[in-house]
Amino acid sequence: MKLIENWFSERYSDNLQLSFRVQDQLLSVKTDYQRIDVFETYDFGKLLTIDGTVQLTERDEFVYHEMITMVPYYLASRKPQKALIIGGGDGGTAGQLLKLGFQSVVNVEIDTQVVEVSKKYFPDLYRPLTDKKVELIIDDGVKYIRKTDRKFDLVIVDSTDPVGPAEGLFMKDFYASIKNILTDSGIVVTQSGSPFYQPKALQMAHSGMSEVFGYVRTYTAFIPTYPSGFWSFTMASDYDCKGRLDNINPGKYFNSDVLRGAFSLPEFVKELIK
Ligand code: AG3
Repeated sequence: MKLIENWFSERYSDNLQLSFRVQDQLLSVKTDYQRIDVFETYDFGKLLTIDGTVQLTERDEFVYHEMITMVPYYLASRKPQKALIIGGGDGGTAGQLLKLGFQSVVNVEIDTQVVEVSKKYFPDLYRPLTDKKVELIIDDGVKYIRKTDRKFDLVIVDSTDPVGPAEGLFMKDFYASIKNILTDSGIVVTQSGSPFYQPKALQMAHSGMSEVFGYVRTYTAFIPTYPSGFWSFTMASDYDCKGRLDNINPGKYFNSDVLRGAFSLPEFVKELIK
């Protein structure tokens, strides 16, 4: 990643980008799958990028990691016990699941370098991956799901955007294979991009899940360092999630108001997924 006068920019289109002025570039490595960069920013702490796209910053990662875990956790009619994370090699998602009390978390990350980078530059996010309740497997998530005979109450797809290595993670066939490893009341959730700048990502996730599951719901959150700051997640199940809404422990972003409000979608988002 070449820096222009110490600014890192994520390009959204030929005409638009988000730029961070950075104190330092701490790492730039090309792995078998992707390019990983780490920067020390001024305003957001350390920043991790993959193929030039923001994955997380120290300052706002809590929004993404709380929302991809706590929303399905509290909406599940029966308390989920066993979780599978596809991607998420930084450890942020696993960390939130441990906070929620999960006793068994399997984390399948394709790129061992993501884990190594997190260990070195984001030790607080990485640490949960060393917990004995977490089993870290370096493998292709698509292949893992096809061959495992284990069942999960919650499957979280914590992936990059649907271009390149992660494209298959937004496809109907992938959701169909996830359905095979879910328990009866099991839920799958994926990050589904910026409705404003990446409507295709949301549409792929939503329509792919709709072909396979009885219930599909999209929700949103405010993530300042992702494209447009307005981000979507989409979850699905074959069991109508009524929620266990009486005993909610707030996070730093998540609380019961956010849980309810997250499913209130703007009209243009409803249009995209109808
Ligand atoms: N994975 C989702 C990042 C998507 C960001 N897209 C973008 N900046 N264009 C985050 C991984 C954190 N565990």
